[in-house]
Amino acid sequence: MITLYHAPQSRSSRIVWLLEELGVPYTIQPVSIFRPMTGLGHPDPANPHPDQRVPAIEHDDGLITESVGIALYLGDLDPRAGLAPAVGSAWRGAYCSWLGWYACEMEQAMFAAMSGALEGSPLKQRDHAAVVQRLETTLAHRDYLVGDQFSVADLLIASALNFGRKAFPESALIDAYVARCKNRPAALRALALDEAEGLQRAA
Ligand SMILES: N[C@@H](CCC(=O)N[C@@H](CS)C(=O)NCC(=O)O)C(=O)O
Repeated sequence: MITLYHAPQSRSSRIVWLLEELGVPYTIQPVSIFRPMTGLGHPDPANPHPDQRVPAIEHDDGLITESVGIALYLGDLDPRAGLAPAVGSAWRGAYCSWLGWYACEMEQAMFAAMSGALEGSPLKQRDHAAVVQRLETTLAHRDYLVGDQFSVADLLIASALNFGRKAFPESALIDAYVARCKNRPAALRALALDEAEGLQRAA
């Protein structure tokens, strides 16, 4: 059994989506977190994450943290789900590249734009433009980032784009890509679960 330590409307929401895609049994353990944007919330002693953040999962007595670490772990868990190209397959290298690119390039560019840190920084502007260009050039000739099917790389990147869409310029290609991913049945189920959980905790 997998346990997800989850705070609604946070980076752990997409792990609910991933677990729904995977179709394995799991339980959600709600935890509170400090929310820097509002100043609300507090670290939760019930959260096993070493930094008291989310997401974190427990599986087979192991603790896995970091969105990309969890995505890589769960994407490989059941090959029948078809969420990750297998080790040794033609698309595995591209898949690993996108996961790394998401964590090291896209998140940086997105938060730089959202925080205003792009202004006055030609280097950050260059990196931000490179992120936009990489997305545009890829999505101009394929529906998904890796091969011709949805993967965990799409789940991470589309969910981040959905959250931080204003950090990037208008683009019909990006909008269509985000819509394609977030309207998947598993994504819609996860959204409903996340909203229900959020309402419960607000009550
Ligand atoms: N690099 C981590 C970041 C995790 C993270 O910052 N999560 C936020 C929620 S979106 C959190 O738990 N914040 C609590 C805090 O900053 O104390 C990941 O991707 O898993």
